[in-house]
Formats: sequence, structure tokens, C-alpha cells
Amino acid sequence: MLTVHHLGISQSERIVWLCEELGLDYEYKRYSRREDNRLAPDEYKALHPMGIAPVIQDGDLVLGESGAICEYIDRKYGAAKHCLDVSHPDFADHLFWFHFTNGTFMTNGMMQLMLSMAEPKNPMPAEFVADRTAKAWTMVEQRLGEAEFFGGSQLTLADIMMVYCITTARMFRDTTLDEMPNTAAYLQRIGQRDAYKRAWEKCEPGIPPHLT
Ligand SMILES: N[C@@H](CCC(=O)N[C@@H](CS)C(=O)NCC(=O)O)C(=O)O
Repeated sequence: MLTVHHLGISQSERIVWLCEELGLDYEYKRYSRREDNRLAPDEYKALHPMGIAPVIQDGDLVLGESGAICEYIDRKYGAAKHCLDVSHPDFADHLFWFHFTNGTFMTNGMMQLMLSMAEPKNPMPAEFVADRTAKAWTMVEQRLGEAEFFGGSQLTLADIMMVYCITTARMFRDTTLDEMPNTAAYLQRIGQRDAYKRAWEKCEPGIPPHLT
């Protein structure tokens, strides 16, 4: 039995959403963040050597890292429905956005958040990260003006990965969608998906999704 361990307000919402898109039968466990430091509780940290969300279990397998988990589940239980084959015209775009998510977008967003808390004496790191982050958001807005989904004409793992960054992760930042009509329209489309609604209700009951 596949078990998805979700940490409240975290990247593990991606995995729940994917399971709902695939209509899988899976066990779901939710953990709240610690009150004192907002990190994962000890019970969650004990699941995997990194101690961060998401984590899944599948028989004897314990797997971390969102991208790896998404691909594992989609290929093993979803007939690769959200992965594009090399022969697909959108293959390269799908790959780019799938890897861009954690390789560049999340990384720079996290660095920016940490630097804003650290008040470093040298302004160079903050400027470096701000430049990359601004470029990344510009690319997001452009992409969603040219394609219906990050991966092209259909929902792929690129979307499952990216949506967290432009919704829930924005709860901790001051990025607004005021100047990003394509991104705003995309999020409205995502928010209308039954699977997304079910996943969000499971993950964060009582809290509206950050779609605007
Ligand atoms: N690259 C990792 C990042 C995982 C990560 O940083 N998870 C955060 C939640 S968004 C976490 O577990 N924070 C709680 C903690 O560090 O205790 C992935 O995509 O799985």
C-alpha cells in the first residue's frame, strides 16, 4: 500500500494532488508543523534521513524528494500519464519546467527568504538571488501566455511541481500576481480541477488555497 506523509503547508501537497489526479487508492497521513519553529515534528523527521517533506512509503521503500516521488508514482501507478515521451512535441518543455521547479525556482525563492531573515552585511548575495528570482517569475508569466500548462497542452508533472511554488510558497513572500495575468488565469484553471480541490481539502482543511 502506498502511504503519503503530508506535512502541513508544505511541498508534500504536490504528492497528494498527483495521487488525486490519478485516482489512486493510497493511505494518507497528515502531520502538523511544530508550534515553536514551524519545522516538521520529530515523528515526521524519523521517516527519512533528510527529515523533510514529502516522504512516501511503498512496501519496504521509503522515498523522499518531490520530483523523484512524482516520477515514481506516475510511472509505477499512473502509466506515466503525466510524463511525456521523447516523441511528444512538448517533451523538452515538460522536462525543462519539471526540473526548473526545484533546480532553480524553489532554490532561489528559499535563498531569498533566508537572506531576508539574515540581514547580511554584504548586499551582493541578496542582489544575486533577487535577479534570478525576478527572471524566473518573468519566464513563468511568459510561459503561461504561450501554453495552457507548463508542460504544454496537457497537465504534466511540470505543473504538479510548479503549482506549489506559485501558490502555497507565496504565502511566505510578498510576490503578488497583479502584474501577471497569465499566471493568475492559469491558477484559476488549476483551482477548478476536482483533483486539486480534493487534494487541497485533504491537505489544508479550512484554509483557502493561495490561487490569487
Ligand atoms: N527539495 C525537497 C525540499 C523539501 C523541503 O524543503 N521540505 C520542507 C517543506 S516545504 C520541509 O520539510 N520543512 C520542514 C523541516 O525542514 O523540518 C523536495 O522537493 O522534496
